[in-house]
Amino acid sequence: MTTLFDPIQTGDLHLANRIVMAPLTRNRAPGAIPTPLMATYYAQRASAGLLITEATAICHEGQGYADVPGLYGTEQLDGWKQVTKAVHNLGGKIVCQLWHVGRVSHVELQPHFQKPVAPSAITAKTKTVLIKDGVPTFVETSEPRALDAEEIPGIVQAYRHAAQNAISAGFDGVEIHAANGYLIDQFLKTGANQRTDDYGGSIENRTRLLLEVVAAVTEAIGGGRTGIRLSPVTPANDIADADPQPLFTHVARVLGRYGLAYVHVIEGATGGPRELADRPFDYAAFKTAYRQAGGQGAWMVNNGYDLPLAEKALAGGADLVAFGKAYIANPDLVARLQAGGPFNTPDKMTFYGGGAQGYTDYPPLAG
Ligand code: 8OZ
Repeated sequence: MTTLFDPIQTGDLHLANRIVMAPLTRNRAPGAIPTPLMATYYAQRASAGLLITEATAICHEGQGYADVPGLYGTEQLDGWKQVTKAVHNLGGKIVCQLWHVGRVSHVELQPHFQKPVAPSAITAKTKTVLIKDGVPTFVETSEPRALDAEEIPGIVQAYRHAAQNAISAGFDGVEIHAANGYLIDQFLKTGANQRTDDYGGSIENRTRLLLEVVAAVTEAIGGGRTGIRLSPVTPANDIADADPQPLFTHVARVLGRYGLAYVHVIEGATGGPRELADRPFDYAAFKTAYRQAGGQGAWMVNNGYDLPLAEKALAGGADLVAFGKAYIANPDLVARLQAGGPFNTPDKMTFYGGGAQGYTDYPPLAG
């Protein structure tokens, strides 16, 4: 029987085990530039089969939180090169998560204090983080403006360019962030998309941006180096769809064509309950639709996994399991899972922003 500690080849990625470090926003990149401390942090976690970076802005407009990194400027790329080098020196694998926040932003984080962009001019009832005098402060997101259809090719191009930048910076691939109520998810779901053009209305139309992005990124760097993250029913960032099952059946069918390295699925509410009474969803049917459409890469599951639940998922046909909060506090999570624990407890106060404390100072197992 396959265990979490068995290697896997998926697409162009050869992974030493099935344990994945989930993308984790840590807000420690002032000026959107990755730091040497970030290289230390990722290198400490290099024994994971795969590291997925924290969400990384593909362009300035795609930025929604203080001190998150970017992947569009030279200094940002130079910062990331230090990270990928440190991880590769230890035999690890790392992909960069490509992020456009859409409406989940604030004018203070946007070029020239412009309104954030979105499928429709509907404000997300959620908060973002600004850092004022070094102190993280939660603020309501700003009212967005609806993108003109003519602007969308520029956004797709920004994804393509960021994917090429990721490869230049030494990443093993990219993960397209299409989850958690950010731009692509905003287009997918009726709660944020009220467009009447080719990008709104029908399921096919709402899926159009996702497909254009996947087509551009896979054309640029290859499907075997591309993964995608989806969250069919998460309420994160005030997102909702009137009928998610047929939407994601369609998403699965179209994604099946691109030879992706993996599909990464957040089950339930991101960082919260795995089952939502008011948002039922059949993940097995979603996966079956993907396989029936020819999708062959790894199926990665995420949300609240511990060792027994992860083993159950593998036995049920998942290929990779992503661990989030556990990875914040346990740089050597692979060894700890192998030993059956113990596990350090993550400190919520140091999740977002700050320095080494609660970031690179969690101890590995003794011995
Ligand atoms: C926590 C805080 C800020 C951003 C996500 C990128 O939910 C995030 C995020 C998480 O995908």
